[in-house]
Amino acid sequence: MRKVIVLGAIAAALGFAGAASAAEVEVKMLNKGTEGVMVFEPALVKVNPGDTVKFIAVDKGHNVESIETMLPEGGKAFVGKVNEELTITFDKAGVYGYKCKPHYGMGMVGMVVVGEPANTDQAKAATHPGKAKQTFATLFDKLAATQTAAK
Ligand SMILES: [Cu+2]
Repeated sequence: MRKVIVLGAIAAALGFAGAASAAEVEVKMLNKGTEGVMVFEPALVKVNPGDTVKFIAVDKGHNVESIETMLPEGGKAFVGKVNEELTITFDKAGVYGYKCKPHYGMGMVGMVVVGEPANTDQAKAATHPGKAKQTFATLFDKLAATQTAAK
């Protein structure tokens, strides 16, 4: 069991989930991560439809909730409570942007990319307060890099 979790963490760190069977990827809510303060780590995860992402409240004072303007058509919105873990299974392909409500302006945002996203341009066009704008720009660059690498 422990091994599975460790492997999942490595896959998440690389930004990919396991290929064939449904995978579970962990994203941590942190006061301080490798990318700075108030972060989701990893902030960009790529999964397949049917995979699960578990948002873990490692540090206190954070939550996770989807950003309305960054959901694919038919994709379900989600809202977690502060200090609580949230587990979401993503069935619909697309880009899902999310934020920590208390630290949105500080750039505490992240993105789950499920399968082949059709709403990337629309999600990119969403507007954000403060540092979130820059965080998303960085994440979209990272996403483009992984898509180029995969081809
Ligand atoms: Cu936060």
